[in-house]
Amino acid sequence: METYSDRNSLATTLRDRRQRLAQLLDAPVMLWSGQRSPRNFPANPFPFRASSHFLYFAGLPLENAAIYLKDGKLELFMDEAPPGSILWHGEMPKPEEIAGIIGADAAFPLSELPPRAPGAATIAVQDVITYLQQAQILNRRVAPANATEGIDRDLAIAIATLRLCHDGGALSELRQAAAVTVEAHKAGMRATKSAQLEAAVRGAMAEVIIAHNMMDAYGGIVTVHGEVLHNEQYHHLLQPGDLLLVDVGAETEMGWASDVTRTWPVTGKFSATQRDLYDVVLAAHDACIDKVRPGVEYGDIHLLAAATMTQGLVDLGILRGQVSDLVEMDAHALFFPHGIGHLLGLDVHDMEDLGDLAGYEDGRTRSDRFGWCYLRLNRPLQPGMLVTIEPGFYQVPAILQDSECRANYKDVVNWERLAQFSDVRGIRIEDDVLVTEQGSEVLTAALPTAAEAIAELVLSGGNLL
Ligand SMILES: [Mn+2]
Repeated sequence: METYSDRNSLATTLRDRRQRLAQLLDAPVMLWSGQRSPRNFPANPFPFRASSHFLYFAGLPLENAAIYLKDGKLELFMDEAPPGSILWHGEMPKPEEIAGIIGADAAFPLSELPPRAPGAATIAVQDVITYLQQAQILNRRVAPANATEGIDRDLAIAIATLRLCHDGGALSELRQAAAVTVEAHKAGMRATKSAQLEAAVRGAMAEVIIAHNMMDAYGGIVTVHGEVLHNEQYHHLLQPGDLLLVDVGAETEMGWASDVTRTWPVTGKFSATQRDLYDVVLAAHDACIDKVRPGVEYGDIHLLAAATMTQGLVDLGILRGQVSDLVEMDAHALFFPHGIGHLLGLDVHDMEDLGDLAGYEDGRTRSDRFGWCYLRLNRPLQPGMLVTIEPGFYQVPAILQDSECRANYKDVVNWERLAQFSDVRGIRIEDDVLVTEQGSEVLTAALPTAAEAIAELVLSGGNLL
């Protein structure tokens, strides 16, 4: 159970967080961890993942537990394991012991929650059974997390304020997740030459993550069809000439995530056209990371990615015209339809359960413009924020074969020239970038981005292909 390297540091970190919460919010707070969902019968559940808001204040991934926060104090509510459970699950730590580890003032059984409920704010959890319990115990309507109202909304705003900028305890975990993710990607590169299927590369990466007692922070992408943005199939053959797009990140036992993408040729050798487009995406990646520092608008970094990619595509003869005009008409979005990145923390899209409350500065709303509607973060950067920078180039048939799209952009795309790049379905390069007081620190910098360095790692693997 005790996973934090230093018991005192966990209790201290958690105490600081709840004291800062108490400064932002007068109301008492009740947060639930959630519980496992059965696959087909209760004794065979899906893996448990505690609610991130619970984890932020309780530290440990406790199942079916709740916490009550008031004036900087913490009470833990969970039941002791039933007597019969020792046969199947071994001896579990007593709630009082867990309370000691997380610095709680007291531990109580769940049956003692209802008397604390009047006036408490909460955030809805994702699992339905616990969500129903929340409303029942609080004896009121609890809106879904992305539509909080009343004191729940005040709580969501306070939590977003805290979770937006990471403290030392969080950063220690986030650095561990980043380091293991880097090793997993290197293992994936080395495994590629002897792999027949995407799944074999995925397996080599999972081996590293599991061996460090971590799990995937999200459903990983390991695909030769990078044009499907969230591809979750792993059965395709790796064939000479394919690029493999790999978006995989580890999450620590305490729930802190990493999110990294690399794209490499399955043979280790880029074709000339693949290399040209790879370097366009890399130029955007490097320019955007250079720009990360406090005070910079994340939206301006997205705009810089659009302009850099557009310049590269003009230089290659794929787009025609002035870069500023092309970006103004969203021509970049034909090939780069998503945002430049997002917040990263306890969730891979951190706090996306709260809708845009965390990602968008107060008073800002999402644009519906092509190329901007998937921008998940629109705030000035502050020290302690961890963001991804992930430009990409894709040839998505649903966009490029769409007759309206082709008509709108017929004068600015050289379709014959584009056809010469048909061996590129998707390229993305993604790193995790911490905003520091002076500028930025790339937590995943140990994983190379340069085409030569990536090729070298792939070529250092097996040689069956
Ligand atoms: Mn990402």
